[in-house]
Amino acid sequence: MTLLELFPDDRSEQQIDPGARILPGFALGETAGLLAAIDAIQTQAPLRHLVTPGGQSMSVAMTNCGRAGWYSDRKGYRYTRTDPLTGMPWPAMPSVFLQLAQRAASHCGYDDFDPDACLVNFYAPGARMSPHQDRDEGNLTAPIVSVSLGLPATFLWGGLKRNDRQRRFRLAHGDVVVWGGPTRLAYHGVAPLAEGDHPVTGRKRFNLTFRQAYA
Ligand code: MD3
Ligand code: FE
Repeated sequence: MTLLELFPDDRSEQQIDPGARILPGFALGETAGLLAAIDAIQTQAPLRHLVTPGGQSMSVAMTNCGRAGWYSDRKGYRYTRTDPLTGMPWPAMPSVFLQLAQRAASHCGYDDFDPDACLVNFYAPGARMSPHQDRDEGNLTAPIVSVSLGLPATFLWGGLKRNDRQRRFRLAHGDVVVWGGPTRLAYHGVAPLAEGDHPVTGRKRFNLTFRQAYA
């Protein structure tokens, strides 16, 4: 019997590329607090389907917290200080968010990660994110920290060029990924979310991504 037969789905910490590390279950102790905070955020800044500059409505619904929020409409992709839907500042970043993001970054050697933006992505079954780079942030030397909650997703991990070969990774409830260094500008996406009923979230997946947009 080989190790691969014993562990067909590797759930140990792994570096998937230089600078990119998957931390399986790193957030498992905090999922209740994270989900309660998401609830509070979406009462102030509702989840909504943004429109791309090309006029397509995204299948993932989004909102933000922090001093900056990621936004898209016919005018383009950008960070804003207020929610264009309500005219109010984006909700403050909850301390349970900030502390988890900093603990994960520091676990991977980024000791002064100071995210000012957290994009909250909501996936219902069928929602997907086509391959893209995240390059709207002012500080591209800072890593991005992502946290997955609820239904598992297939994460598509490409290279620095759009046509580089894609690898697939499963991101499950409580998994955290830290993306920095040479992989910060890699293409990535999410395959259409499979149907499912998660014991904690039901038919939902959330993903939080922490960024340094202005800092
Ligand atoms: C690698 N979100 O919000 S998280 C996004 O699951 C986004 O909702 C996906 O891509 C999601 O932009 C993937 C993993 C992720 C996030 C940002 C990255 C990977 C990244 C930025 C640079 C490189
Ligand atoms: Fe992204």
